Amino acid sequence: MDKSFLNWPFFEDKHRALQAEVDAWAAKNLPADHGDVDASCKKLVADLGAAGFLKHSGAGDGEKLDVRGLCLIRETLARHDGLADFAFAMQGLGMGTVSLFGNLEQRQWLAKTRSGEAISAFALSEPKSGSDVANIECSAELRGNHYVINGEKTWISNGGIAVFARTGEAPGAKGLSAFLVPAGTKGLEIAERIDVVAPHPLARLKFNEMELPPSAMIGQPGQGFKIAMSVLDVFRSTVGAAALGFARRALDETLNRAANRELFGAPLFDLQMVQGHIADMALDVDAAALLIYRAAWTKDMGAERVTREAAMAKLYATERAQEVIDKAVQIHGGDGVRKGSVVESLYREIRALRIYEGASDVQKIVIARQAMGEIK
Ligand code: COS
Repeated sequence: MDKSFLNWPFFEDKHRALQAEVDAWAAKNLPADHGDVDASCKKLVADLGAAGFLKHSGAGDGEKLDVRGLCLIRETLARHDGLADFAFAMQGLGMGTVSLFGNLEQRQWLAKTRSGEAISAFALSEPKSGSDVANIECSAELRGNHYVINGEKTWISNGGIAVFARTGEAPGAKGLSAFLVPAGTKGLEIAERIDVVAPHPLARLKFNEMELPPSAMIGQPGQGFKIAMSVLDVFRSTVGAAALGFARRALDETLNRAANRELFGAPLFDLQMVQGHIADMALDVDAAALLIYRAAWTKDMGAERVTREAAMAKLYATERAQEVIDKAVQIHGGDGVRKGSVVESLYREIRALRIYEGASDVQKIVIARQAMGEIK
């Protein structure tokens, strides 16, 4: 794989070393067995923890999240195995709320997710509110000295969770709060398991009179919407990075195919039409990488908000990766759609990334509003 991007000024030596370490580990240990995704994910989390990579998924005491490190790990794991990327990514997103806004007591959980001892999740979406976060219905009512949570969350990856619920300080976006919920909490029910094109642990959850102490609240009452958006601002670039990993793998597979497959008495690569596709793919990969590492670097340099940069990185990288992979499938011919082939699995893996953590359509709304804000 072309690693010249690692010489870009966005990176420091520690990033180059991290990428090399993760790549070497992934080449030896991945892909994982995807037969039983629950068991595979548990093993992947334990293995990634034992290898020391999960400590990058959240900020330890006195540390700041290193978004460039997060992106490099995601793109490298995704290039080797989408499920390994998923297992790593959820430790980060699930604990992002605690990493960025948690108090000392809540941060004790972070030690467990950074070692692989606990698995985390992020419960924001609901049956009636996916893109429209301000419309959350799940309620948290203060009764005596407890919050009582009632409602549903859906499309939730993993189990022990940060839940966003309506505490009602004000209508809409200003009446939401975030809570830290250990998986064993009474009243938390897994109502349905959801199967998707690239399977991973996914469920609809129900909260029935679930009691939480006020100390479970992350941040201040009524701050939940802004907390969720700030967490997404950080992690959206990493979704782009995973898409980039998939696209890089598709490009590598295509180069290999074009060099080794003969057609009309010459390697496939000799066809100008194939060269045209490869040029488009290589250009998309580099342009996506520039947007992703621009966003990650900007955050790491201390920017309070990277809303525009992260939205651009996620939108461009995921949409273009879909195109890159589609071209790879085409150039692989029948092998491109053979179940179990690398490009066939990339074709399934990429699709959800254009939807989760803010669909492409939402990223366009975000980018347009940011652009308008700049000229107002
Ligand atoms: N960081 C910090 N604050 C933010 C923010 C961000 N990225 N984005 C918005 N806010 C603030 C706004 O500044 C505003 O605060 P004030 O009223 O004090 O000015 C408040 O939050 C409400 O913002 P806005 O009016 O833009 O909210 P909308 O309800 O119009 O929604 C979208 C905005 C659609 C962009 C938002 O709901 C979104 O990102 N949806 C996608 C959700 C998603 O990613 N779901 C996937 C779940 S995880 S798999």
